[in-house]
Amino acid sequence: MHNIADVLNKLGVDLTPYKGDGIISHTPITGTVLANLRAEQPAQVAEKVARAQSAFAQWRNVPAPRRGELVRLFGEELRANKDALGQLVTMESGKILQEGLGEVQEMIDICDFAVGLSRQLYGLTIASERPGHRMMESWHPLGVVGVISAFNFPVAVWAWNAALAFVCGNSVMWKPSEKTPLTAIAVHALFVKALTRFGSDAPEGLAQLVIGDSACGAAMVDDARVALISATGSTKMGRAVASRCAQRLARTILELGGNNAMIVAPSADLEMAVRAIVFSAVGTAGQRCTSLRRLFVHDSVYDALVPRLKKIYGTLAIGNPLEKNTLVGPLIDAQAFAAMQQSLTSARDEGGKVFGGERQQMTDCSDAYYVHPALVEMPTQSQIMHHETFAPILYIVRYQTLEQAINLNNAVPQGLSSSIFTTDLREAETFLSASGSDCGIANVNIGPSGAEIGGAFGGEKETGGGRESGSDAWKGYMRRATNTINYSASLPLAQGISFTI
Ligand code: UN1
Repeated sequence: MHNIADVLNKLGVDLTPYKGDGIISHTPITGTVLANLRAEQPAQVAEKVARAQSAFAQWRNVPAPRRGELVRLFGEELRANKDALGQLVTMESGKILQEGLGEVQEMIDICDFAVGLSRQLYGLTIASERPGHRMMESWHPLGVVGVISAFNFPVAVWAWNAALAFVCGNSVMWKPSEKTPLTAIAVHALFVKALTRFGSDAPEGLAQLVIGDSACGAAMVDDARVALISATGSTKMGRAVASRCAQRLARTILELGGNNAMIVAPSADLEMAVRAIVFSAVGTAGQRCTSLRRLFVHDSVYDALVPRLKKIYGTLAIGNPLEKNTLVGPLIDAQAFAAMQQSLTSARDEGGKVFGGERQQMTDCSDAYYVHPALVEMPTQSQIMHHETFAPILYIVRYQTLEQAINLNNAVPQGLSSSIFTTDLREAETFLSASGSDCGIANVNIGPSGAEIGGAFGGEKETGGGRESGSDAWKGYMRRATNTINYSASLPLAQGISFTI
C-alpha cells in the first residue's frame, strides 16, 4: 500500500496541529488506523462562526471576478496535486483510484465553472408599470455557508458548494464526515496555498474546517449567524438538519438519500445497458447517492440481459482499490457490511433470489469489508426496495408496460436519479415528460450515476429538494434584492392608488 505519510507530505499537509483524540481516520482498504485527530468542541465552532462572519463582511465587497481569481488559483493547486489527492481519497474512502482521481477532476471542473460564473452573476431588468421607473434584480452575497459532507464523496461535494459560495461572496465552514477527515485537511491545505498566492484581499477565516462529531455539526446548524446549511448524507441526518434550520428559518440545500432506478426497454441497446448497469451498480462499491439500486427489465429482454449480468458479476475484480485492475473496492466499514447483510436477509424473506453478496476475506485485512456485489431477482417491488442501502445491491424486477415501469420508478420515497435504456423516441420522451420520471435527474441511454458538474445536481421528495453544482444552482448561495428606481419628478403609486396628503 502507498504510504500515508508520503501522500500527506506530497500534499504539503502538516498534521501536527490536528493531532489528538476523538476522531480516528481508518483506511477501509485494511481497516487500520491512519491518524488520531483532536475532536473540536461546539464552543470552538462558535468562535469559528464569528471569524467566518467577519471574513464575510470583507469578502462580499471584493469584486466577483476577483473572487473568481481565488477559485482559479485553487483549481491550479488541484491540477498540480490531482494524483496525490486522488490517492488520499482512495486511501480514506476506499473507492478505486480511477474514481478517486475522477472525484478530484470534478473539483477542478467546478472550479472552472465557478471562475466563469464569477463574471456572470446576472440579475434581470424588469418593466415597471410606472412612467420614469425602472425595476431590477440584484444578487448579493448571502453570508456564512456551512457545508456538511459525507464519506463517499469526501472532497468533491465540498468543492461544488465552496467554489460557488466563494465566487458568490460568502465565507465557508466545512464539517466533513468523521470517517474522512484527512482528505478534508488536505483540501484545506491546498486552499491555503491558493490563498497565499492570491494576496491580502482574502480575509482570514474565509475557509474554515471543523473536525468534530455530530455535536459540532449541530452547533453550526443551530448558529443564527450561519445563513445557509448545505448538507449531504442520509435522509435521517437531513430531517434533523431541516427541522433545526426550520426553527430559525435558515436556508438549506439538502442532498439526501437516492434509490435510483433504470428501465431497460425492449428496444434497448443491451451492450450499452450492460456497461451502464455494472458501472452504476458496483462503482464506488454501491456507495454513491446516485448508485443504481433498482433495475426494471422488460419481459422480452430479461432472459438476454440478466444471465449476462450474473456472468459479469461472477468475475468482477474485487480487491485493493489502489491496484490498477480493481473494479470493486471495500465498503467503508463493518456497519456498512452489516446493513448490507440485513437488507439481503429482508430481500430473501420477501421472495428475492440473491446472487452474490457474500464477504470476500482478504489476507491481513480482518477489519476490512470487501463484498461480492449482489444481484437480487425480486418477484415485485416489495418493502426492502423502498429503502436505500448504501452497498452494492441491485434489485431486478420484470415489467410488461412502460407505464408500469415508470410507476415503479416513482413509487419510492426518494427522487434523486433515474434512467431509461431505449431506442424508441416515444418511450424516451415519455420517460422525460411531466408524467415520466419524478426524479431530479432523468437520463436516456446512460446510467443514473456519474453526473457532470454543468447541470444542477439534486433530487425531489426525501432526497431533499436541494440543487448544487451547475446551471443556476449559484442562486442558492446568494440573496436576491428587488430594486425599483424612480427617475421621474413625480411619485405615482403602484396599483393606481391615489393618496393625497
Ligand atoms: C454522491 O454520491 O454524493 O453523479 C454524489 C454522480 C457524482 C456525484 C455523486 N457526480 O455520481
